[in-house]
Amino acid sequence: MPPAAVRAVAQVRRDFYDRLAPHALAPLWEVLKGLVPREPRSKAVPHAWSYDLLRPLLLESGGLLTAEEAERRVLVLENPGMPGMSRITSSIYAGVQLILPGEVAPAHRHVASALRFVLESDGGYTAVAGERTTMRRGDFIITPNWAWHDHGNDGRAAAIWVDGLDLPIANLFETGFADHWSEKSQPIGRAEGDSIARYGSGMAPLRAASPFGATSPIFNYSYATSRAALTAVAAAGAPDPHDATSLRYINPLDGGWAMPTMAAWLTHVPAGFETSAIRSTDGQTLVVAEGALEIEIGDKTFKLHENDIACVPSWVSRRMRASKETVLFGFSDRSAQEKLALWREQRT
Ligand code: 1HN
Repeated sequence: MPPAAVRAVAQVRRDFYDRLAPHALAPLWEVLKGLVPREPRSKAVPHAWSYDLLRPLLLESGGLLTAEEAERRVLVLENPGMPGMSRITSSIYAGVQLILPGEVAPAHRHVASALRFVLESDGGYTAVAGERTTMRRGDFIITPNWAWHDHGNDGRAAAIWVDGLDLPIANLFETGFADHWSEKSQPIGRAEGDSIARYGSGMAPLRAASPFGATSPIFNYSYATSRAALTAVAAAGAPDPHDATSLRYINPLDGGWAMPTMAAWLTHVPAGFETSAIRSTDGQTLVVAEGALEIEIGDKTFKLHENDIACVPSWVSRRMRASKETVLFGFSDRSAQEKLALWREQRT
């Protein structure tokens, strides 16, 4: 077609689209390729946060407002590809929270579920649904959907942890509700360790129903226990080429992921070990619990040290090399994706 004719056709089409718009109609053929990509193209980008940079800024925020004023005093880990969206990957919110000695982050509950990975604590605690647990470095802590929770610090040093929430998922479905307790702290009705006693040793009460539905009844998976298991399994055999030695946190009542929306795991990488490239549809957040490594995420390479945090967008390839013995805490939306039959991975 001559150029003038091509322009004329394009104009006729645009005029037609303009007539559709007032009737809340739109032509699929103009957007089809974007709606159905050949493979995932995440808006999130690979990124890493250095704890040396982040920690002083978080402590500075501690001088600006109290945990109570803030409700939750958190620096959001905001993916640079999605500024202003309060998310680290497309479907997961993450932040780093600070509670100073004597402070309380007041009791509330919401539909979004939260997980915590503790970076620093000496007397930090969280209370979940009437039970308190002391936070220790490396602990993986769960706040189930709609459970009352407040945090405090009876120690003498700052308590700092990474938060992960399924907020973008809850908000995608427009299912967000929230509620505030009448006092700062919720009443405590069970002794510390009650949940672990009931569910944490390969046993469960004979007639108990799951107290948190699809979420694990254990809400503090202590690092002491998890690390001991990881150490033993790592020592027992060669690391997997892609996963090194990885153990996932499970719901003891059904063996599935500990949370219905978010998956969490620990990975042990021996000193000098290099993993092979792998990619999966779950955008991942990785926190260095111990050690140091170089991680290649897509076309970027980051050097990570203890407490540094990195994110791997959906379907972006990842590969790592540990310069010393390394333990990573990871979490993602894999648990939700698997339930919806969406999750895929590719190992190379
Ligand atoms: C929340 O409840 C916590 O309980 C942390 O510690 C971060 C971010 C958005 C919405 C609720 C917490 C949060 C949050």
